[in-house]
Amino acid sequence: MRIVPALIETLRRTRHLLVLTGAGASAESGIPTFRDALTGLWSRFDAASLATPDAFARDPDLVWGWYAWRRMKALQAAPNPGHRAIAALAARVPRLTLVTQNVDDLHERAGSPAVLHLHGSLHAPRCVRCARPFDLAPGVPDEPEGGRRLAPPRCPQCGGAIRPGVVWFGESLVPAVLDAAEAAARACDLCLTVGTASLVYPAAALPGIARDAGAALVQVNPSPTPLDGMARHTLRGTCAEVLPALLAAAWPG
Ligand code: BV8
Ligand code: ZN
Repeated sequence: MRIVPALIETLRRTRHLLVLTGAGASAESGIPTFRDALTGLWSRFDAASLATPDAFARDPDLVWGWYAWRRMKALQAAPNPGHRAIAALAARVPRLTLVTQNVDDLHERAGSPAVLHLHGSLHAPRCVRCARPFDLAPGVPDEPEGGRRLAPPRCPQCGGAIRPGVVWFGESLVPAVLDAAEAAARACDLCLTVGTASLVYPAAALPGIARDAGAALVQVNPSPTPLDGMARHTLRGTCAEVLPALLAAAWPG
């Protein structure tokens, strides 16, 4: 995968870099993407059907068990060189806005101070009824490798069920977070998408908003995406390989 001089120049001249990441950014940390088939108890489901209010209403123990297992995996995982390169980029450009679709905290653990989580977090459960945040037990949940059904805790205030602090399909994003992401897309001069299939909206609309506002669009993905026709540069490689190389090419030594 060659990094052309024009891309290096564009990166060096960037005033405001918008980085949008998806599941591919955490793949090399051992976190399955939404494309990867689910394993264990969930092998007969697809992720998009479990990540819905209906699934939680129908079978809360199955869905809560899935999110406890994913939280265990996220806490057992470590940021990869791609996460760290994004954190390092923040020191190289005047302004960097990091927007992620991921619900893990690997960007933060790699040193990225401010991360806009469009789809929420595995670490911020709340009450379904009174919306109060719920404090999970500290430490890594001890879930069986193949997963298990697990009854969601009850809210100490109102007795309501506790749900994961993520945005499920069919649910609206937090307006302030989406507004901030869209504002960054309109204001940036370089939009770098990393490890996203760019199929889930409104997140998938951000690169187009940036491009229409005059920004250069660059994508990192080993496979084709709907952005192929729009991107000025497409880097066909993995997050942990390409991003450190990009950083080193633009700012050697
Ligand atoms: C909403 C949290 C108002 C939960 C998630 C417009 C058109 C069509 C449909 C819609 C539309 N507007 C709204 C919809 C409906 C829906 C939607 O977009 N559906 C899609 C499937 C068509 N959107 C919603 O429901 C949103 N809400 O719009 O509310 C509303 C409501 C109803 C109706 C209208 C409006 C809410 C969406 C958020 C859902 N929650 N996550 C959880 O995580 O459990 S989405 C979840 O899936 C992720 O957060 C992420 O966004 C998405 C997965 O996509 P990617 O991150 O791109 O990952 P994926 O696995 O798909 O691909 C990985 C990529 O990485 C691949 O390209 C691969 O090649 C690459 N890769 C792999 N390895 C590597 C790599 N790249 C680099 N390095 C590697 N090593
Ligand atoms: Zn409550």
